[in-house]
Amino acid sequence: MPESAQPETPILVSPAAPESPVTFPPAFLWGAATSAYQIEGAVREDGRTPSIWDTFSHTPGKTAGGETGDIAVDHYHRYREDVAMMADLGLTAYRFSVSWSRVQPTGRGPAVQVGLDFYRRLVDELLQHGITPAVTLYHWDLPQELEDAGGWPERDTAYRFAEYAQIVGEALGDRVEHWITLNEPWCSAFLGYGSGVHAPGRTDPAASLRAAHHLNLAHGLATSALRSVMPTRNEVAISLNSSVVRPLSQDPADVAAARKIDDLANGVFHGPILHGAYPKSLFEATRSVTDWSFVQDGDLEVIHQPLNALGLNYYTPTLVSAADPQLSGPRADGHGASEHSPWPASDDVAFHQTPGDRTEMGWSVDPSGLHELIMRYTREAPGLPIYITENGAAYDDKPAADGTVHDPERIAYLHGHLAAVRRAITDGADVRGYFLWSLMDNFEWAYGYEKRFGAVYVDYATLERTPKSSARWYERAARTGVLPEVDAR
Ligand code: IFM
Repeated sequence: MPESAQPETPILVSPAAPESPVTFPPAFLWGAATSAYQIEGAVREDGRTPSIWDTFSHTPGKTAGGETGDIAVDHYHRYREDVAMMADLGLTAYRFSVSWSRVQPTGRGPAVQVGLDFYRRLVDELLQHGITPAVTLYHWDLPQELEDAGGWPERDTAYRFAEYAQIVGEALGDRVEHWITLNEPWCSAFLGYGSGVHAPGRTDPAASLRAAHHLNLAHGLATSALRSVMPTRNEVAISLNSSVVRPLSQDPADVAAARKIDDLANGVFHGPILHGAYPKSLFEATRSVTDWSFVQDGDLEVIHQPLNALGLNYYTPTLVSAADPQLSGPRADGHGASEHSPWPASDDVAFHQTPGDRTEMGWSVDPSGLHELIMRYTREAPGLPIYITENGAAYDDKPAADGTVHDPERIAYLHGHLAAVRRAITDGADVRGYFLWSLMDNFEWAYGYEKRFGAVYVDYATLERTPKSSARWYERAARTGVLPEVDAR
């Protein structure tokens, strides 16, 4: 990002110890999040056509055990009981995504009303239970026809996305106030087109950078499209999985490696979206891969739209050092096994395990990273409200003999991260809500159903839902605005 874009606002830094008890503002939203392909199932119903994730998950070798989202947790048919469960858990907000293939099956042309009706019914059910809906338009499930036409590396996909955004905005804008254009465009671009561990599974570094730019353009175009059809009170945001990138040492080579990965993780999105320019250092670092000629005149103005809020998804920090490109060995960057790196032009960077306890994903538990990122957003986008649109942990949860599911590690994880959010609020950040990932166990992409992120346990044989002890802990936090002690059940 340009030096001039760094705001001067001083940010207070609080001592590490959380206040006790940890209390949140009365209007704070206590939410949970999901996404369409991970929970809906019903992939061939009511006119829905395949998305890139249907194709990818049905391709042998792409997901653990060949698992797919064909049934997922059958939320499409069980949404009423799921909303009742959310209300029972005291949630005040719910973030879900719309399946593009369900409402505009070929990714172009007129909408399918029956697809939109599903989301209208879901939203009405939420509102009747006093739960604030937050809609994400794109959580990785591009209609396959658009991928066949070139996917995100093609500029036209951004225009198709704006058309789709307008359709959904017209259908739900009267009843949904919180809108998120894209979820984690880093994953769509770099895991989808770089390392290939996500759909559509391409491994082309130049295509991954083109995809990143067209996702940015799609965000800008969709923001305008939504605003053209929705009441002005509605908020438009984007959810980024911004990274805390730490150097292994203060050696200048390690610090330079961290800056490079920071550009590729953060600058590539923060730059155009928040500051109206890509970092020059990003162009220089990736010159061997692309000349960036796909950035056309006027694109940055389109992308640099004033937003109403920012969504932050955080799980774990990233630790890097300089590396000898000749010696590049196995990568430990936490984004799945692939011989192809998601980081273009970065053979000179090594990724390291971060210290601390680990979740089932192998990700270290480090709430200080969440605090750090919230304060970074506060500096880079002063005055913009922040929502934590995802945060959570996978653990190997198993029901006890009496059917209850105890997950004390998840309670500790949530406590630590919510206390970090509270510290950031004390330090001057305007954080308005927290959406735990995830409401219930679901299809964890290339990991299939192996990794359980839910606060609610799902028995995949019967699809029965059982709130884990963390769900009840979170319920008490949501109902009182105060974090219960971590040993509470
Ligand atoms: O399950 C995913 C989600 O779809 C996007 N953010 C990260 C989660 C955990 O991997």
